[in-house]
Amino acid sequence: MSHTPPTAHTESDGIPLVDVSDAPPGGPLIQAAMGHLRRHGPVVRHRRHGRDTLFVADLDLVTELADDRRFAKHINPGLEAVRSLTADGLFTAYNDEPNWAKAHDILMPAFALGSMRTYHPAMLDVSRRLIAGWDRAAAAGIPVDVPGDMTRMTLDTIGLTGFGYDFGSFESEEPHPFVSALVRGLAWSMARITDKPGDDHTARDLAFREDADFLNSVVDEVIDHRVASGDTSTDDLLGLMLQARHPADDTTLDHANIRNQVITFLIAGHETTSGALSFSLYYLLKHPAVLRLVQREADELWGDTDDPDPTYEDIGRLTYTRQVLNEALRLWPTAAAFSRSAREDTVIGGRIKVAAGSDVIVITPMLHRQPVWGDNPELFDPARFTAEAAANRSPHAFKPFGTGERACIGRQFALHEATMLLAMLAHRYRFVDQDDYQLEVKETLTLKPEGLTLTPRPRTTADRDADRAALPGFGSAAT
Ligand code: FDE
Repeated sequence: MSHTPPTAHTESDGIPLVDVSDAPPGGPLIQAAMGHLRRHGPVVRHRRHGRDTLFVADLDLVTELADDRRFAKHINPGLEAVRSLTADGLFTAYNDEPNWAKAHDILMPAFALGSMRTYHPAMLDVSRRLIAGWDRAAAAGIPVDVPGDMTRMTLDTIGLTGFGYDFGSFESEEPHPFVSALVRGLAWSMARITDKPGDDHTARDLAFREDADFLNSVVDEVIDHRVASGDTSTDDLLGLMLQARHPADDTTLDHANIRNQVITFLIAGHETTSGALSFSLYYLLKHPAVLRLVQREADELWGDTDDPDPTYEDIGRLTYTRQVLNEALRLWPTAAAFSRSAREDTVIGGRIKVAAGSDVIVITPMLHRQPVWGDNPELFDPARFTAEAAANRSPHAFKPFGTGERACIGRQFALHEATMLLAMLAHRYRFVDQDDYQLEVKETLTLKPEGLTLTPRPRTTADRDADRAALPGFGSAAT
C-alpha cells in the first residue's frame, strides 16, 4: 500500500491519537493496528470518521480490562456486522440477551474436557481423510495447500461432531459452497467496518443477502434432517440444542436461535482452528529442531507403525506438541482481537478515562509481544510454554481464547483436534519447504498464512532413526 501511516499527536491524557479517516477503505485491520502499537506504544487512541476506539496491548491495562466486574464483552462494529449472519448466537449475542445465558448453560457440557472423548473418533476419522490426500501428494511429489486442507479438516470435524453433518470437503478441489458463501459473508461484515458514511453499497448488500439466505437454507436442511430422523440423543451440539431444556424455564432453544448457533459454530469452530494449525505447520516447516522434538514425542507414542491409532488419552500426553500450538497462537492468535466495554465510567492505568459503553479493543498479537515475553518476542520458542514457564507468568499475558465469561467455549475442542493432527502429520511426514515460503498474513475475520504450501515426504524407519540420532541429549529444550 502506498498510503503513508498516519502520524499521531498526543491527547491531554497522554495517549497517542491515530486518525485513519483518510486511509483507503479495506486493508488488513489487525496488522494496521499492530503497526500503530509498534510505533506509538502499547496503548493508542484510534479514530475513524469521528469514532474513537482505544487499542490496548499493555499487560497491566489488559489485566484491568479482564476484570468481569468492571468490564464486559463489547459487541463492536465488526461483531455487530457479523450479527447479520449469527444474530443472538453465542459469539455475537449481547451480554444481556436472554439466549446467551440459556445457550451457554445448555451447551457447556458439550465442551467440557470429557466430551472430547465422544468427539475423538470423528476427529481421528477426518484427520485420516486429510492424511489420505497428503499421501497422494507425497507419492506424486507435489505440494499441498496447507490453509486449504486445514480448513477442510476443521469444517468437516465441526460438521460431523457438532451436527452429524458431513461436508465431505476432501472430495472436492473447490471449497464447499457453504464455505464460499460464509467467507463472502464475513468479508462483507469486515468491509463494513471501514465504510465511508454516505457511500452507496446497495449491490454489495444485496449479494450478501443472497449468501445469508443460502447459509440459512443449508442449516435448515441439517436441522430438518435431524428432526425427521427421530433421533433424540443429546450427545452432540445439535442434539443438545433440540432436546435439552433449560432449568430456568423448562424450554429448549427456539428454531431461529438454533440456526444462529449452528452458523456460529461453523464459523467459530473452523476458521480459527484452521488458522492455528496452518501457523503451527508454518513454524514447524521453518524450525527443524522443533519439528524433531514433535516427532520424538509422536514416535514415543506410536513407534514405527505407519498407521497409528491415537487414543483419546494419547492426546493429553502430547505436551510438547501442545506447546508448539500455544507458541503459534502466541505469535498469531487467529481470533486476533477482543473488545471490552466498561460497565460504568471508569479510569484505567490510573489516568485513562473510559466512558461506560465505549469500545476498548485488546490487540492480542501485540499483547503477546509485550516485555513479559522477554527480549525477543518475535522469536518462535515453544519452551515458553513449559508448565513451569506458564506458571510463572501472569494468566493475562496469553489470551488467544479471549477472557472471562465470554471466553472461547471451544478451546478444548480446538486444542484436542489440532494437537492430534499436528502430531500425526509430524509422525508420518518430513516437510519440505520447496518454495522457501515467506510469511504473508491474510486477514478475514481471522488470520491465516496466505499461500502456504509444503511438500510432504513419507518418513521411513531410517528417517525416524536418523531424526532420533540428530536430537541433542534427552530432555534438552528446543530452540
Ligand atoms: C469465543 C471466542 C473468543 C472470544 C471473542 C470475544 O471476546 O469477542 C475468542 C478470542 C476465541 N473464541 C478464539 C478461538 C481460537 C480458536 C482456535 C477457537 N476460538 C476455536 C473455537 C472452536 C469453537 C467451536 C469455538 N471456538 C467456539 C466459540 C464460541 C461459541 C465462542 C463464543 C463464546 C460466548 O459465549 O461468547 C467463542 N468461540 Fe472460539
